[in-house]
Amino acid sequence: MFSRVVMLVDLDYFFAQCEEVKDPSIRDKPVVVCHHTGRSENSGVACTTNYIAREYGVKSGTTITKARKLLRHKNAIFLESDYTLYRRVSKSVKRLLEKFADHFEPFGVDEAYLDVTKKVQGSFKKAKILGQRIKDEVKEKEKLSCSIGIGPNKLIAKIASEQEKPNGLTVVKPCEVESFLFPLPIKRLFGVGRRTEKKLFSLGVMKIGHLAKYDLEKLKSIFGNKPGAYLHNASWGIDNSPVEQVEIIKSVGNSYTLKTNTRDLEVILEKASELCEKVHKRLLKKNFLYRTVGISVSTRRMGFITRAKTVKNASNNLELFKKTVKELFEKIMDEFESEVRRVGVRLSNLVKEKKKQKQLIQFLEVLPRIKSS
Ligand code: TTP
Ligand code: MG
Repeated sequence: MFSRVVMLVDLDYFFAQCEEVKDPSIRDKPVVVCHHTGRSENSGVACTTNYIAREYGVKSGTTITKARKLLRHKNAIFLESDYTLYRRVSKSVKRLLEKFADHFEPFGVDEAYLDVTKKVQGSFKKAKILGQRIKDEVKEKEKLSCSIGIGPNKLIAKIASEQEKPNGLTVVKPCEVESFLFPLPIKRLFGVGRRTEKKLFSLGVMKIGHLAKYDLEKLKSIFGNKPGAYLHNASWGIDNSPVEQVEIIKSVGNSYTLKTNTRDLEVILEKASELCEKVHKRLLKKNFLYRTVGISVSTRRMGFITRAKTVKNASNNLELFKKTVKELFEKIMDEFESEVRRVGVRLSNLVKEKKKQKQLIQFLEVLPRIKSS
């Protein structure tokens, strides 16, 4: 069994870099992308800035008033944010990154975790080559630079991605985790904010290495059991959380306009059955179970009508889906007399199938203990 290989890809100064791509003439000037609150010309904060502006101390969260002061006479460019552009670029880059991953987890607007263990057969050398290829393709597609961290888990990959920003590519092999982490300041650990940092400083803990050597029981008594254990594990570079897509999809569905308007149930059901098969494939691909089956019909006189039925247990069974769709169509056709122009089927109330498996694994894990007691 080889180690997991996880990558974190983070676009550099994302909003500001998008603006530089839009207008390359601003590239060698300080660029501040602003979020105006609207009260006055200068009310609001910087969403982000390019690295030239950062040299003058202007970064995300700096007020526009302060930024203007710090950048006076510096030929700085202040721009209003163009969210439509950033959304489009974010989607396009994520679509590209997803191709390279065994498991993919988008994280925020400009970051994503990629589990590439199988793709690189556990080799960190191959992962570095893959990382460079990803950087080249992102550059080619959207003209953006990004920073990539590669490590044996998400925690290390994230910290590594911040190591050589901008345009970085940092690899931390499992045998290098401790020598990489221990000299870093504790605020580099995910979850260590200003308050935790202050508390740790007061205990004489400045570097991640100090934290690793700090007594676990004492950490638990100061921060609480879970946070204490997290800090301890994180300082040793331990993180077993999987790279997984947390998708918020509420439903999957499809519809079709019939060749000619009809009330012929057989024709309608034949089309509905085809739609069920397509929708069912998408459900399986996304690893979901459905709880609710829905149908829709469009008619000239009644407009768009929907009906739905919730099944007893979450399922991914195609026959149950088709059977329920048939019942719903039979019922709806009894309710009115107009001809149908368009039919649709939909599955909603979706739950991730994995959850079920996880519960099963947890159950199996406790089973031997129950048996032996
Ligand atoms: P980040 O990745 O945190 O920052 P960044 O991409 O601008 O810079 P870096 O090179 O350090 O990665 O955030 C991504 C985008 O999210 C950023 O370009 C703008 C937006 N953002 C805000 O709107 N407000 C904020 O406070 C932060 C931190 C980011
Ligand atoms: Mg970024």
